[in-house]
Amino acid sequence: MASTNDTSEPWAKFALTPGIAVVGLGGAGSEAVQDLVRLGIPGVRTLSVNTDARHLLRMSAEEKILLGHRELRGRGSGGNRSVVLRAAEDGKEEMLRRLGPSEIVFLLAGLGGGTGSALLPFLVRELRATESLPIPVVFLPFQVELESNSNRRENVEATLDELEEMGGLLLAIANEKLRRFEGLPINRVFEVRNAYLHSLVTSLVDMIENPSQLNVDLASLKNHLRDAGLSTLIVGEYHISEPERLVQEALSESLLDYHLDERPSALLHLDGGSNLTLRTIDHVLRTLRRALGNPQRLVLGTRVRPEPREVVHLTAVLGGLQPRTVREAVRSTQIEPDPLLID
Ligand SMILES: Nc1nc2c(ncn2[C@@H]2O[C@H](COP(=O)(O)OP(=O)(O)O)[C@@H](O)[C@H]2O)c(=O)[nH]1
Ligand SMILES: [Mg+2]
Repeated sequence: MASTNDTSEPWAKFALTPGIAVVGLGGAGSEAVQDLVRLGIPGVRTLSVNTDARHLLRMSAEEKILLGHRELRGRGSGGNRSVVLRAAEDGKEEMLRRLGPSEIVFLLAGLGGGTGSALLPFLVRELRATESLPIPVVFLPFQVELESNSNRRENVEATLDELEEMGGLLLAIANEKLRRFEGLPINRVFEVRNAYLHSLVTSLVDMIENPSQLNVDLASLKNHLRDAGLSTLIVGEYHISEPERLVQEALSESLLDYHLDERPSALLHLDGGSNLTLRTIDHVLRTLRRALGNPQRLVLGTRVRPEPREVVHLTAVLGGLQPRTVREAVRSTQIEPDPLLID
């Protein structure tokens, strides 16, 4: 962003364009935004959209939109996607007006309910027709939720069908992968996941606002993400003397079971101190490239703090994952798979 004395130039407004918005859709999406706000995301616009007025009232996003108040009267969708779609058509102009100015719009939703599940594909489609790049982030429900509620399962499948048909970027996080934290209270478990998201959002802000020689410009960043296909997020932190371990640790803690296809990609951000040398960055890059089978597209951003630091923090969006992985992640949750359904 323009930080020096050029702000009187007629072009300076382009440097000041608001960059990133984070939007929670429905209950789970809004709770995630709530956590991001708590962790601090300065410079990022935050919004919450819901059909449930009581839930919306509790949220601390900067802007809130209640959808379908005439028909639903603020009582939520009751898991009904069609009623949410009608409400979305009604509220479309308002949503796009509020989201429109942002270059990158994170759309967060927990799949399985009515509101987030219906709004996510709707808004992805609408935003793709504008200058904004939507980054849909889906939380796939825990197995036990799917096993105990067929309506929830159908909503998940319907939303994934729609997203799959549309193609393009989809960042998926399987709640089931959070089971490794199952000794924690449930809200703490979600906080861990939301800390990953926080790392991603702040990395992108950093890449856009603090460009360095190793950084990409906003247009290439958007192009990279737009083409990333099915993606997930890895985050890791390790001692600066062991860059290979840093990558291995991060890869071993992914939030989705995935397979790599022939076109993997990575958007990588490293956050370290003044002792983060070119050699360390090089080691990290080589290790990641090897692990991903030499991805064709790799975008790197670095943040070097003025003081030395013991640890390096890595955040990466791994893209180009197997397109069926999300469906498999959901399908594999059937307790007794019917052999006739397996193709
Ligand atoms: N992280 C989180 N997940 C939730 C919360 N509430 C519901 N979920 C889960 O998210 C999925 C969708 O539910 P919800 O967001 O309430 O549906 P919606 O409001 O109709 O979009 C389900 O799997 C829920 O169990 C929450 O407060 N936090
Ligand atoms: Mg809800």
